[in-house]
Amino acid sequence: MTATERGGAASGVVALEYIPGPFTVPITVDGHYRYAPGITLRGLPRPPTGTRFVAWAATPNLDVIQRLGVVTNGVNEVGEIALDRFLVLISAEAGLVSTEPRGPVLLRGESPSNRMRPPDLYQLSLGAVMPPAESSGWHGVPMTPNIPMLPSEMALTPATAPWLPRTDGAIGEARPPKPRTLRDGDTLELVAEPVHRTIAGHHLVMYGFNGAQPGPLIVTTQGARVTVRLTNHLEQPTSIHWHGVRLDNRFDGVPGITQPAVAPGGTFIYTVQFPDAGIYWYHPHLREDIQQDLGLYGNILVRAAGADRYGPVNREETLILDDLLIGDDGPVAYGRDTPTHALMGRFGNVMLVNGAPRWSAR
Ligand SMILES: [Cu+2]
Repeated sequence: MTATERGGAASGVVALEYIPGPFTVPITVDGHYRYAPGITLRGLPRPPTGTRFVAWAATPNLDVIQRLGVVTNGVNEVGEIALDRFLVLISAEAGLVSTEPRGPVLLRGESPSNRMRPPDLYQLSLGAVMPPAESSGWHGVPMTPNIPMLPSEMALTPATAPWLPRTDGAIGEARPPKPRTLRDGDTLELVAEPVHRTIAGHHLVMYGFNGAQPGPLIVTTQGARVTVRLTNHLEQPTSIHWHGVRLDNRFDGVPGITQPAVAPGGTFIYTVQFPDAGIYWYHPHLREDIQQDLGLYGNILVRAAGADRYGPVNREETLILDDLLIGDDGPVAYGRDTPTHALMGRFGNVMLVNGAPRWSAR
């Protein structure tokens, strides 16, 4: 803990001990971390008559304040802290101690969890950042209700315009993906195109291959070499990367490095060989945050050349997982010129298995 000017030579350490319980991390029923603080204090001045030192825990923006108990120089076991990010304050309280500190604060500390923050947190927590212009077009990312957020942090908007796929033109309903078996020498046409989907009650324009989403499960055999002709019917350039597959570098699908991006309306012909058995996937390597997120992906199942490589099973299922970020008003927009949340995608709140919110093995 750090002393304030009033704290003078006082110092203190708060040890956050875990509270034993059946789970690895002790939490309250509403999902907050629980800590048993041990507060060791030194050099507190002798309090004026009728004044006691009291320890408090508070959220960074002081909207929740917990009274931990009366403390003195030495080791103090006080009440538990049930906050995720918090400050610990030691104040001098005269008379009856109320539910909030009234007296001067002598020592101040903060939880390690509170140190992960932008450098301008205090500007944010004080609300000094202006809310965005109404015209920015960005809607906030949906937050879990029991996690307190700083209002001015929630008002931040990315430095690029919001973007969602175009909804005009003829866009068909997405079909569920079908497996496509490729033998050595076969050719597969893959058309990247927008598709309609209804997910969690929202009508969305997403991306698929050949009208299906996810793209077809490619089933092939170790040692096969196939041709894939990609046609781009999207409104933005794309490519296909064959994730984990050992192939000629020029067919690896990384625009600007192994090939030029395939412009809207354009085509690229890949030669894909499968020297290794296993499960792989394919996806674009351009604006992955948009194109992968919207559904341009599919699995590749390469069967081993030797039939006895795996033990016998009575059924095989291929699962591909995705998460979509959908707010109250529909999908949360992407950045028009640059990714906004993470380079290759963002954390979603609607989980998809093989493109569907519900999947069962029956
Ligand atoms: Cu990849």
